[in-house]
Amino acid sequence: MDVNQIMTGLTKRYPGEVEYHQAVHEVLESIQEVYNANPQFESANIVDRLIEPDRTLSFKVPWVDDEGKVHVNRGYRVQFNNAIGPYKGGLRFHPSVNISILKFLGFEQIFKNSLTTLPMGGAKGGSDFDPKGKSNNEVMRFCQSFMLELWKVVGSETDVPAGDIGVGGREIGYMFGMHKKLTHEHTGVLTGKGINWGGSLVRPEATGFGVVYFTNEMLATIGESFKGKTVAVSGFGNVAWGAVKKVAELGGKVVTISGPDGYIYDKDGISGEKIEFMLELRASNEDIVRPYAEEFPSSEFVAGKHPWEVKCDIALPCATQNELNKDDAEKLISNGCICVCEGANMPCTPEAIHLLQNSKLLFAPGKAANAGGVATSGLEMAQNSMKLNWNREEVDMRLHQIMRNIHESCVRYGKTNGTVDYVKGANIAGFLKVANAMLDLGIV
Ligand code: NDP
Ligand code: 2IT
Repeated sequence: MDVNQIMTGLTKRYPGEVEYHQAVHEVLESIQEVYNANPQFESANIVDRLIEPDRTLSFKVPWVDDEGKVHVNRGYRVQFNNAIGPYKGGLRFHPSVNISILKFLGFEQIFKNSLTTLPMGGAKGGSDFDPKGKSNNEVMRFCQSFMLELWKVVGSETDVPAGDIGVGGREIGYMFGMHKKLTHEHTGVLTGKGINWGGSLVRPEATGFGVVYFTNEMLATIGESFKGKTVAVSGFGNVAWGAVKKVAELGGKVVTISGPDGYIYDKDGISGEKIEFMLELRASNEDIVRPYAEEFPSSEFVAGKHPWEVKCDIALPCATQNELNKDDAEKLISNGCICVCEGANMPCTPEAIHLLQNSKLLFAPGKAANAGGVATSGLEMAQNSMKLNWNREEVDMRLHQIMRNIHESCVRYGKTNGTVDYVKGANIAGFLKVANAMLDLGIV
C-alpha cells in the first residue's frame, strides 16, 4: 500500500471532503505496516474496497413549521461496510452536517464497531436540520419526514441507526414511531430507544461511562487513577454528561464543561445536582452553557473559548470533531496534563495528536475510547433479539468488560518501545477483524 498515492486518488475523487480525507489518512498510516506484511490483503485490494462506502444515500426532507411555512433539509445515510454485521451507527442532526462529515464518521465507525467484538458493521447518517429553537412538534414532524425516506434502507438485520449530536431519546422515539407505523412491526430497528419500548438500561450514560472506564485502564498502566485528579471536559451533551457523572463517582474533580458559546470553569467541581442541571441545559433547545454560571456561584463563564487553557491532569474532549488543536495541545502539555482521552469522534486535529503523542502523555482515540456507546447499542440489539431485558448491573458489567477488552486490544497491537500507541493499536485491531472477514466473504 502506498498511502500518498491512495490519498491523492481519494482527494481527486472527492475534492473538499476534508474530514473524510483526515480520517482515512490516519487509519492508513497506522495499518500500512500490517497491511504490507500480509500480501493477501493487497491481492484482494482490501484497502480500496474499505475506503469506499458500500452506498451513500441522500434524500430530501420536507417539513412544515408551526407557522405553516414549508422547509427543506437534506437527509443522508452512508452505509460503509457490513462485513462483520449489519450496518450500525448514529444519526447526527446539526446544521454543519454534510457528506464529508458523515463519511468520516461512517468510516471511523467500521473500526470502532469491530473493536467492540460485537457483530456490527459501520454506517452513519443524519441531516443539516438544526434542532436549536425548534418546538417539540416541529422536531416530531421533521423526524417523521426523515423516517419516511430512511425506512426503505434500514432494518433490524440490515442497518440499525442510533443517536449522535442532536439526536437523543426524543428524536429516536419520533423516528421509531413512524417506522412502526410504516412497517407494522415493533422491531429493534433503532437503538437508544426508551426503556418502555425496547431500550436498554445504561445506554444514555454508556458512551461517557465507557470513556471513563477506558481512561481508567490507561491510567492504571502508569499506576494512576481518577482519585484526586482535576479533569477538563468539553461539551455538555450526552457524552459529556455521562463522563462527568462517572468521573465524579471515581473521585475525580471535573472543573469544566463547554458549549458553542464558551466554557464553564467551576472551581468546586461539577457533581451531584450540577450534573443533573447539565441535562436541563441540554433539553432547553438553546444550546448554550452560560446559564450554568448564573445557577452556581462557584463557577464562571468564559465566552468564546475552549476549556483546554485550564490546568488539568486529564482532558476529555466530548463535543465535536477538530475542537482541540495544536495550540490547545501545547497548553495542556505545559500545564502538566498526563492523559487526553477522546470522548467525541476525532476531536483532536492531526497536529494536536502528533504533539500529544510526542510529549509521551497518554493519548487515546475516540474510536477506542468512545466505543462504549455503540457497544451498549449492540447489547440493546442482543436484548431485543432475545426479547428480554437485562438489569442495570448486567449491562454495566458487560460494558465495563468490553472497554477493558478494547484497552487490551490497543495494548496488544500498539505496544512500541515500552509505551502504547493507542491510535496504532486501535486502528490495527479494528482493521484486522474486518479485513479478514472481507477475505472470507469474497469480492462482493
Ligand atoms: P449532543 O448533541 O448530546 O452534544 C454535543 C454538544 O456539543 C452540543 O451541546 C453541541 O452544541 C456542543 N458543541 C458542538 N460544537 C461544539 C464546540 N465547538 N465546542 C463546544 N461544544 C460544542 O451530542 P453527543 O454528546 O451525543 O456527541 C458528542 C460527540 O460524541 C460527537 O463527536 C459524537 O459523534 C460523539 N459520540 C457520541 C456517541 C453517542 O452515543 N451519543 C457515541 C460516540 C461518540 P451545538 O449543537 O450547539 O453545536
Ligand atoms: O459515534 C457513535 O459511536 C455513536 N454515535 C453511537 C452509534 C450507535 O449506533 O450507538
